[in-house]
Amino acid sequence: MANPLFDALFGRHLGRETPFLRLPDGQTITHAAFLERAARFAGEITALGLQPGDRLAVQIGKSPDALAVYAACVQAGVIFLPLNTGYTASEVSYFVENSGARLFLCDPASEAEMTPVAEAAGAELRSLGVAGDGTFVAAAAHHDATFPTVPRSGDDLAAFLYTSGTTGRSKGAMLTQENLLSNAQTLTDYWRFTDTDLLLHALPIFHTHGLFVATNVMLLAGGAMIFLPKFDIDAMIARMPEATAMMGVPTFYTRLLDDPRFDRALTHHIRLFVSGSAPLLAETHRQFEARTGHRILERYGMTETNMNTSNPYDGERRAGTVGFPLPGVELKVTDPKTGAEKPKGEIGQIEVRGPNVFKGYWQMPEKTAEELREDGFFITGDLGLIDADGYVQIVGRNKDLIISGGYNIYPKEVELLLDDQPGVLESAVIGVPHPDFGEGVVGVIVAEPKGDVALGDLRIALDQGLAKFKQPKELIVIDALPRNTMGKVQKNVLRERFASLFDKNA
Ligand code: MLC
Ligand code: AMP
Repeated sequence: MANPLFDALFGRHLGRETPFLRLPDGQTITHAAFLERAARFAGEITALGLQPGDRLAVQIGKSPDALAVYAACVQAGVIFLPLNTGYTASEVSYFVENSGARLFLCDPASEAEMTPVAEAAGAELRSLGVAGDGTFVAAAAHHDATFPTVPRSGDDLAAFLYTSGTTGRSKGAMLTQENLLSNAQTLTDYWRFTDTDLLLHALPIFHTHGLFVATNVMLLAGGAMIFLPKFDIDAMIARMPEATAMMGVPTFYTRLLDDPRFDRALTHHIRLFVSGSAPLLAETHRQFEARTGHRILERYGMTETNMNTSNPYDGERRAGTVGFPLPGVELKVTDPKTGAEKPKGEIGQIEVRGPNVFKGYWQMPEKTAEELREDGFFITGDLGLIDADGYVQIVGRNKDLIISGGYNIYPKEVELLLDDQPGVLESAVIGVPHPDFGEGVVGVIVAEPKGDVALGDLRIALDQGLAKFKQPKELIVIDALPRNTMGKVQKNVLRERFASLFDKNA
């Protein structure tokens, strides 16, 4: 019996002494060694009583072991649920509880803090550290270096990835084996990845970009990755000459361009730079080409759909566009009110259909029905057009969402927390241009009548409740929020008013 995702990504590398992960300390982990580790982890997951279809949530630092937990889940038929390492305990508790995770792996340093979180959710808690430490790892050492792969079908769920929602409540996107595998196959072909590739990997592995786009593609191609714990400019510059490819969010590219050491010679060996998760400014695209001679290949995707479009490998990589629908993916631009398809060149909402599109939100049938049509088209919430040559352009969003350094922030979640604080009458959270993160989060606050807002106390509340990346970089108190005649807050007015807040030259 087969397990399509395991067989394609991992199974064919069993016993292969080929390099898979090159680490900062110079150590190389082979496919064989990685998969032995994963097999022991699968043994421990099973020994802890997890059955196929159960959820395993992780909030652990980026390391080979963290990736091996993903492989172990696929091999054991368990649904993998990775969480941003920046989330606070209160954010994590929602995910662990909502997903009904049976096992939750955290960093050894946060075990005490996470014990009540796991208990409240009825999940087992174990730890896994970036240095090969932790209770889970110690117990796994007693298991075999081989594991009988659990049979699965393409329709079985492989992962839950939570994405925030406009109401402030996160939704668990259910991704099947087929969703992940079909997209990895398409991207590997489209971007010509082979076993001679060495990918510079500095993205986090708890999101689609670093986990599925980067890692699944490299596993399928049989290549290796320079596996950095995070984006660090010195490490990027040091390792760039070895690599053949890099994937990053736009902030990676602007940070590289800000460094005078980054030049043509350094990128001489690279054959492909890919950008996504947030809009790449056409200006960045041009500067990058002028500096290095490379044209960045921009693609477009999301948690619910994996990758939808890509600029071509051979043809023109057009700045300011996200290229063409990928093979097997249908994309149309529709009228948000009627759902009718718009002609070429006209702006509307982007809808996509294909084997990449998820199965719905976990235990949220109404939310699923709002966004996933019966005919299989998923309403992305992005606004765009298809130009005369067939290139897709994203021009905005039909959802109140901020993307900062490639991370999504739903203003509602931040506003709910701010509105709850003493002295705050109401708030509006907006994104304005930021030189490093693309968009920077700003909290605009109105105090209670005759009241006073203690910004220091707001900061404490934000720190306790929300991951750092969601917290406003600036908090501004104003007299009243601008509203239209219907009483709706005019965020566009606020965005204009504070447009130059982060502009150092303004
Ligand atoms: C860190 N901070 C951020 C931030 N990242 N704030 C806003 N937005 C972010 N993205 C906070 C830090 O906690 C710190 O707070 C301060 O900002 C400065 O931190 P830094 O050291 O400069 O940040 P760094 O750790 O270098 O991280 C920046 C980054 C990282 C861009 C390298 O955010 C990153 O790796 N982003 C990639 C996100 C990603 O993978 N997205 C893919 C989603 S999948 P303080 O106060 O402590 O100083 C998806 C689908 C698709 O979207 O299409 O791919
Ligand atoms: P996420 O929910 O984290 O998967 O984020 C998905 C969102 O990121 C999409 O709906 C888009 O708004 C945005 N996005 C991804 N890639 C691009 C891109 N190349 N250009 C513009 N926006 C993008």
